[in-house]
This record gives sequence, structure tokens and C-alpha cells, in this order.
Amino acid sequence: MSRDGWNATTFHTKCDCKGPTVTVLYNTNGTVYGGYTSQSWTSPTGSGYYGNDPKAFLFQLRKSGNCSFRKYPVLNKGNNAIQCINNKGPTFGSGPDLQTFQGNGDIYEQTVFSLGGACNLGNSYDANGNNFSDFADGHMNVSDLEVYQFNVLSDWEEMESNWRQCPEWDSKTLEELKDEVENYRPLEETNIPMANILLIGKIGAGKSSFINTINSIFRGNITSPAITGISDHSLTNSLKIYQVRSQISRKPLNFHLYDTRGLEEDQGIDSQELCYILDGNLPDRYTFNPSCQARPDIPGFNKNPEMKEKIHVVAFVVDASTYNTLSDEIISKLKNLRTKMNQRDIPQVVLLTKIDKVSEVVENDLTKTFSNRVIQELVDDVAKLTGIPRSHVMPLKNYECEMDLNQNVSILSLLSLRQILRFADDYLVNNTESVGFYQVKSSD
Ligand SMILES: Nc1nc2c(ncn2[C@@H]2O[C@H](COP(=O)(O)OP(=O)(O)O)[C@@H](O)[C@H]2O)c(=O)[nH]1
Ligand SMILES: [Mg+2]
Repeated sequence: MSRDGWNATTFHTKCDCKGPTVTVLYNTNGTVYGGYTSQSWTSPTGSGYYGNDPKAFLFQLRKSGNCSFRKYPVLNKGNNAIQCINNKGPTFGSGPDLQTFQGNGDIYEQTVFSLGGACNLGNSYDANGNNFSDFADGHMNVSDLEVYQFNVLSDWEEMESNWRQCPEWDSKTLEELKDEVENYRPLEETNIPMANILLIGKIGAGKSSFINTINSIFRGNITSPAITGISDHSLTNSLKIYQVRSQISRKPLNFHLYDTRGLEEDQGIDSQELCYILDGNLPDRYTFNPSCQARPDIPGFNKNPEMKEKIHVVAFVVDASTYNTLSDEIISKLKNLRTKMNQRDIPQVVLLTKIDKVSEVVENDLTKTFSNRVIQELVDDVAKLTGIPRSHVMPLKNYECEMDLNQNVSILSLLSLRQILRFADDYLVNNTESVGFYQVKSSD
């Protein structure tokens, strides 16, 4: 409104036929409220018409300057949810429960819009005992009114081709992937027996669950050597190095998974501690202490680590369902940690967990992961946010509530692990002196 004016015609010109929208009012007492409709606005003349929308609701986000999250769902299966008529602004319910304004005020350049609308809460929306005063401080003087269009990605829309290539989702693929990971060994010339993979991410992102997922696949049943769960502070408070064994031979597979404490704003891992982990200085089971950082004189500190003790690849574990709530502090911390890794040439990937929580289609059928627009968009977003290339962002679903193994969950996790092991090999080949012939020499 402060940009386009207080005008029903302008509202309809700009906002009609746009699909789902949210209308937000900022009142002069610091109360923020409004309404959502999944239906398009239109502007018939005469008495207009009432649109049905079972998904509509009114809401309050702030009350007198304080957070206040209230939702008033539409009643009667969405009857009379919105009123579409050419001479009114956004209007919700037949009360009208929230009618913002009428006519063409055409007033720009003012700091307060006295909308003079009407607000008889409780007719078409469930007011839950609230009245105009609870909802909008009992007046309709606002500093602004905004209408947002939703850019709704259709979860159900099939893409013509996969956004990333993937093998068949069948038992043959699963066996091949398992074989490949079981028989993995870093390139012989490097003389490194195992690839070291560091998992790092916020508390609750799914690091421990990933370790359990991989372990379960090779055990042949669900196991949980790494403790998982929800907690405000890191459940994993020490550096733990996990090894996975082959179900048949019981021999350890040739990679280590390093689980660490979370990446938090305050008590999380700090960049010096991270460098010690990357360089192989800290011993297995080293316990982090927020009030006393790791130092070279602590017991077990390895002052001259060999290549086989260093980290060869880092996986940032990111929760797909909450990545867009990561704070600026966490993002800048993550970028700072990446600098330390880049200085050491250590390859980095993102394990994008919990994709089952962001797409209903993928939740029901994991084989849709690489043909689903929502997941594709998510991968693009996370790549932009972290600065890690798209091809290094791997969508994933961990075993978390399952009682038995599932072919598709296992395939998706093994695809990620295989890729991580390939990146570890790249690093080892480029950073091991004994593999001189792999290094690119200048032709001078
Ligand atoms: N739905 C779903 N939940 C997951 C997934 N991965 C982990 N979780 C849950 O997220 C919570 C935190 O996981 P955890 O592995 O302990 O996180 P960590 O702090 O990074 O080690 C646990 O309750 C898990 O069951 C996933 O892919 N999908
Ligand atoms: Mg953990």
C-alpha cells in the first residue's frame, strides 16, 4: 500500500488471478495480522461473490510489538472464505471477518492509513474466543498493508526427465552399491589404508543417524551405535570415530566416519578445534569442553600426524526441513570453516537429510527423489547458501523410525557414500607424494 497506493482498483489489477496469496496488515500499535487464501482474488462488479476455500485462515504474528502466533481457521469447510468484488480490498469471511478497505482512497505519501474496514471475527473463521480487540487492537489504522503471492512448487508435478541421473531402484543396484562400498580401498599407491570422512553440522541435522544408516545397511538390520535424538545441546560431545564392518566377512570396511559435536553459534565446534580434527591432531574419544578449548599440550594430542590420520573429505550434514532457518551466524561460521578446508584442499559435500519431511511425494516414494522439483529446488538453494557446488549436494533420507531395512533408503544412502569415497580418493591422489605421476606438471 505504501508503494502502490490505497486503492481497490490497484489491488485487483496487481493481485487478481495470482493463485494463493497472503495479506498482511501492520497496525500502528505494532500488531501484525492478516489472512491467507489458496484461491485467486477476482473483481466482479455488482455484489461480487463469496469464494469457497477450505485452506484459508486468518492469523496474527505480533500483538502490540510482541510475538503472538495465532491461527484462526476457516469454518464450515471454507464456505464464504473470501469475498471477491471490484470495489473492495482483500476481504475474508461474510462477517466480514476481515474486510481491509473499500473504494479508491488513492492516497499515497502518508504514514498512517485509516482503512476504515470492518472486522467481525467469528462468522466464517474460528475466532477461538478472540475479538477485534485481540486480533487488531480494535482499530484499522495501519502503517502498511502488503499482499504476497506464493510461488508454489508443485510437489506432484512429474518432471519430464530426471534432474540428476540415477541408477535403477532395484535389488541389483543395491547389491552393486554394497559391493562397491565393501570393496572400496583408497588407491594402492597412496599407501593409505582408510578414507577418513568427517561429518559436521548443526545439532539434530542427522549426523549420528547417517552413521547408523550406513552401519545398518552392512549389518543387515537396523542398528544404532551412534546415539541420536533431539536435544538443545550436542548429544555428541566428543570426537568419535566409527567403523563399519562387512556383514559376511566381519572385516572393517576401508573408511572411518568421524562424528563430532554440533555446529552451533555459541557452544559448537570452533575453528581451531576443527583444524585440529582436520589435521589429525585430536585422539579418538577426545571430549570437547566449551570452557577449555583443545590445545597441543592436552593428553593424546598428536603433534606429527601422518596423512592416514588426517581428514580426507568433509560432509556438511544439513536438515532439508530447516535449512532456511539457519542463522547468519551459522552460515558465516560454516563459510569460515570451509576456508580452513579449502586451504587444505579437502573436498566437501552436503548430505541433505530428512528429504522425506519436505516432499510428500518423496516421503511416499523415495525413487522420485531425482525427478522431484521440490528436491531439485532445495538442492539448488542449499548449494547457493553454502557455496558448495550443486553436484556435491546429496539428498538423503536416514533410517530413523524404521524397524526393517528398506531397499530405496539403502540405495540413496549408498549413492551418497560412494560419491564421498570417490571425493576422498581425489584428495588422496592429489595430496600424497608417492603418487607423483598423478600430479599435473607444468610443461614449461
Ligand atoms: N524424518 C527424518 N528424520 C530424521 C532423518 N535423519 C535424522 N532424523 C531424526 O532427526 C533427529 C536428530 O538426528 P541425529 O542423528 O541425532 O542428529 P545429529 O545431532 O546431527 O547427530 C533424530 O530424532 C532422528 O531420528 C531423516 O532423514 N528423516
Ligand atoms: Mg549426533
